[in-house]
Amino acid sequence: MTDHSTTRVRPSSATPAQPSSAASAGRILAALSGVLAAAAALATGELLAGLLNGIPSPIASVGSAAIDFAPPGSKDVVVSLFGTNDKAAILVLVTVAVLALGAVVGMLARRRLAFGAWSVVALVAVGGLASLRDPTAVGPLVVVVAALQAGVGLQMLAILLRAAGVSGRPGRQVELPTAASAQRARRGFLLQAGAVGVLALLGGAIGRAMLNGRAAATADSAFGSGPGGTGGAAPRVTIPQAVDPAPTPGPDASLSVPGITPVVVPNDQFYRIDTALITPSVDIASWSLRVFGMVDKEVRLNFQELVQLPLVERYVTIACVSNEVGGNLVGNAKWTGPKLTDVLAMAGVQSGATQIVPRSVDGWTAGFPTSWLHDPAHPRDAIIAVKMNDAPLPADHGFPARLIVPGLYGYVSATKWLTEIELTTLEAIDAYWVPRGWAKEAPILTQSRIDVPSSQSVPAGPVAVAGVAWAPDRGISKVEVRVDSGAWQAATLATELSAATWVQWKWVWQATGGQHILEVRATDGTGEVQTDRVTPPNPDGARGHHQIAVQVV
Ligand SMILES: Nc1nc2c(c(=O)[nH]1)N[C@H]1C(S)=C(S)[C@@H](COP(=O)(O)O)O[C@H]1N2
Ligand SMILES: [Mo]
Repeated sequence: MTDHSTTRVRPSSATPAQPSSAASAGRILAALSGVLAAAAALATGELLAGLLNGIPSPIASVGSAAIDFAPPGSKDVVVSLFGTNDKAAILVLVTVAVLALGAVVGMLARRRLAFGAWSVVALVAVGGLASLRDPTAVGPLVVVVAALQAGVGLQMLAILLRAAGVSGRPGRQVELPTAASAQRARRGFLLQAGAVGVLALLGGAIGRAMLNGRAAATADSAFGSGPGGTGGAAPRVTIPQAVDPAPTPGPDASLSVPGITPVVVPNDQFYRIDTALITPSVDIASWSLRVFGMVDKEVRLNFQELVQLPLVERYVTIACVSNEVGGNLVGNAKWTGPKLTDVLAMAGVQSGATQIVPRSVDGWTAGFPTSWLHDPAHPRDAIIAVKMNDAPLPADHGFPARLIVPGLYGYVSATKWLTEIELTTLEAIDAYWVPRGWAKEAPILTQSRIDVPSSQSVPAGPVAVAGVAWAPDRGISKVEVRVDSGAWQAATLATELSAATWVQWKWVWQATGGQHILEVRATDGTGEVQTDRVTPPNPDGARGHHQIAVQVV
């Protein structure tokens, strides 16, 4: 036995306890001390990240790093990970992993405090390094936060181990001669442990709440329209009227079918997909958009300058490549902003520039061919959107500016929290998702979806079958429905807002008793019929017809 191990076995009463049970009790207390010390360190990081700009959440940073460095084999898992619930799951996973490591640290520290100390430092360093990958991180602040986390973690570890009587200090023997004093000591430990736990929970929760609320609050304050605003702060920016407004959709754009997806999806119901575990919080006063690379002269615009350009309004349907057939990662909104081509013209795009690479404040990239904008037969109005459905762009949808490119999947185009546009070649840069196994070029595939009937059982007789179909920006010329693989029946189409948007469709089915399969397909504006050849979303979008099973009673 070495000298520092003398503290492992301590008498828990006047009668010497079984060494093994005392040792395992000691291990448990040490592990618990480690978990709580880790919780305190984590809470310190989240709280400071919540309080101050320039400090990314260490937990979210480690989660992001894990996603970014995920092995290629896990790409299919990873792409479907970015729904809101999945983000919460990633954050919980990282937290649990760190707490579990904390238990190990506690047990190491029990053997020798220095082991524990070094492992705390190592853990904190991982968080700090992950945080530094975030372009919004302020390096020295991150280092200070990491040092504070290490300090808090070590201090808590030392205090709790001492209170538990399992301090790993060499040569230090803890004396607990009687049952009564052992109980007192145990109670002292539990009190201290409880206090550390509660403080960590509280600090962590406050930090997290601030992190989650920050982006929306920052976006709101830019327009002086904070929640509960009694007059509110003076707006720091205003967005002028559009010179080229989109007409308000007429009644013919919507079919009156209960349960059908609205032709324009409200902002708070719009799908959300991105890699940001915490919504980037952008200060509009210091934000700018830089256009550089293969241009005649680099251009940098602040928000006020950007919105002084002629603003246009367009209804455009955007879709996620990872949307399954029948899925809801697709939406239609009215987008307002300057045309991308106007901003590019200010910089003067050089003739060799074959790719446009937009980049977000958090370093995410998209990339699409320059030729997509300059198709002579079919010029497209890509928009640097600053408004969504007449409201300033919501934080979750890219405040203060994002790209909307008709006809392309989001991952190659629709960059939120936009801050840079690089002109380059198609060969020079592969944007974020390309090395992760997704297609380099990704036009949105023709798709159609059945929204109603939404219940699996319907009464016999006339039943409204309805939904949406999209083929941006080729438009939809026809939607057909069939029952049990019978003859295709033409559905009624609402008036489409533009070729870049989806369109509602409806067909009335004379339902007869029994189990039936309903199936839909669309034909795009070029006359091409939606394929029934099924493919998974990876690498360039899901193909196949949406089918639903219905029981007629
Ligand atoms: N900065 C940034 N922009 C992004 C993404 C992202 O991960 N980061 N994801 C893209 C993807 S994959 C899609 S489908 C659309 C979704 O836009 P929405 O969340 O506004 O619906 O945003 C795109 N823009
Ligand atoms: Mo996407």
